[in-house]
Amino acid sequence: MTATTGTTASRGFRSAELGWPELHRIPHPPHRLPLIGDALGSNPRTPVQDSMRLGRRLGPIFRRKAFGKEIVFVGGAALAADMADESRFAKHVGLGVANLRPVAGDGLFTAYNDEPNWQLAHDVLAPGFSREAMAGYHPMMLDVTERLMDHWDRAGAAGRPVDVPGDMTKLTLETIARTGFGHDFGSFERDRPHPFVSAMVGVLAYAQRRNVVPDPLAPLLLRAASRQNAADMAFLNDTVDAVVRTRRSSGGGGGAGDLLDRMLETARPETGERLSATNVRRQVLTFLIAGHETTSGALSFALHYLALRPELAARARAEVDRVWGDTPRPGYDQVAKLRYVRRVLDETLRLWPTAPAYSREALEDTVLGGAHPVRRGGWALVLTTMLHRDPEVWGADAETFDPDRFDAAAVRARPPHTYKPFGTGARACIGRQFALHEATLVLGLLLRRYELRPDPAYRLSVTERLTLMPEGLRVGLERRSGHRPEAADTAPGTGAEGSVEGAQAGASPSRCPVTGAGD
Ligand code: MNH
Repeated sequence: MTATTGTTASRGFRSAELGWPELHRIPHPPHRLPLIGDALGSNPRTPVQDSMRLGRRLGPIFRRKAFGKEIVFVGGAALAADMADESRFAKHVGLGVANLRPVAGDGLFTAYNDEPNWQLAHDVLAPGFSREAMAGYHPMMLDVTERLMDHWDRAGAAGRPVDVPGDMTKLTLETIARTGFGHDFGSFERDRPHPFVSAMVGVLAYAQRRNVVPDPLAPLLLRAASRQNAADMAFLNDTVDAVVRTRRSSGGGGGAGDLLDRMLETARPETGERLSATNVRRQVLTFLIAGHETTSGALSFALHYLALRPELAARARAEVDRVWGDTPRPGYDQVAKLRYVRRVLDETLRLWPTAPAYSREALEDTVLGGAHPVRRGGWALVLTTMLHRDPEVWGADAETFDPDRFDAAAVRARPPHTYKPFGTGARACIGRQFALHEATLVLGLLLRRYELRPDPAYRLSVTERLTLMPEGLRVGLERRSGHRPEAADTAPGTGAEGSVEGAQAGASPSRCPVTGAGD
């Protein structure tokens, strides 16, 4: 796959005015004040939910200004679809993503389009998400989920509700650490989150806060926070360096076994180039964070909706029973067959895309949606949460959780580029198949084993740290009585390669797992 974004010369305009010559035609909130702009009445801890509120009032495109920085937001489906045109727009490294540059540098997620390490790392790492690679990770994903279920069995037997986001974070962190890096954080042996997770949450929250504090005031207002941030960054880097050191001293995995082997040993096919030691550090950190935080949120929100809507949980559970039976360890190919479970996840990521926004910049002077001129380098933030609620596409009941929106006929009937939880184009998520395989497997296993009992007092509260997470979500568990996983073993097998039907099968090795995956 070739990126079409290599020519991006601009790093974006600081002021939206320069990028948007007819900015006055884009609405902004009333009562704009000098200096603080539209910041009054907004909560710096919930910028996405604040912007959603504004978007509902102001329409498909709007702007917000705080302390001289003006940002254009796009939440309408037609405009977002236009911004998905890769010949005119590309990823913009701005706001929260740009604020992560000090820690993630030119790692895959934070690299500028024209940085050579982006294409190099993409070429080296994309095969790590092929169907073959995924099938290799599958048994480790099962092992980690079994660890979680040991823990949940005990909680269930004791009548203790479980801390859903906390436990999903343990699960997804262990999964990416073991499959990608052969590392064990021992999360399930700890009562408190692993310090890696605390440091990561600190760094993400700090990157978010930097968006709302004006640059000149940052040293003053964020002095303590920036000291803590430096300590968090140092802790993350030390953790990563230890993981790499262990692998190097063990002489490597002997070939492209996992992501770390690929980072350390694999040369780019045509040129023989390898990732530098500094870049490996950036990539390991990028994948340890990007590889677990958003999947954890997706699983947590899904469990929230399943606990709240027993009729949907029952339908998903019936599918798992039908497709998997009592097979204790369903095979790789058995996962994509859980069509309804997958729809539950798709619908979860519609309402709460856990990476809730992405930025796009113009590659040339152009007109967005035939109405808004943008200069080359001008950019806007696409609010995925609003795109996924546009009534023009999703109907008047867009706020309702309904997995049937993702049955095949309904998907086909929708216009393209209306569902973007994994971003768009050449810079879309490289871990999409990984996340969906993991999350479908885990939801299948959990639904088969437990009935979920919602906490009647719980009201969904979404916390933001660049990513979204349901705060304080607890769910009660009951082991299902009729279900005896020990009973049958119909040897799942991994042989029937060609038998997985439809678009949910993993990407074929010849196809780029990122762009070949479609919408
Ligand atoms: Mn992920 C890019 C969402 C899981 C690794 N990811 C993106 C983008 C979105 C996204 C959106 C594009 C951001 C942008 O345009 O600025 N990712 C998700 C979601 C999940 C997810 C919602 C889970 C659910 N991501 C994963 C997993 C991994 C991963 C799992 C790794 C194992 N993501 C990445 C990397 C990138 C990325 C790396 C940057 C890719 C690139 O720019 O080439």
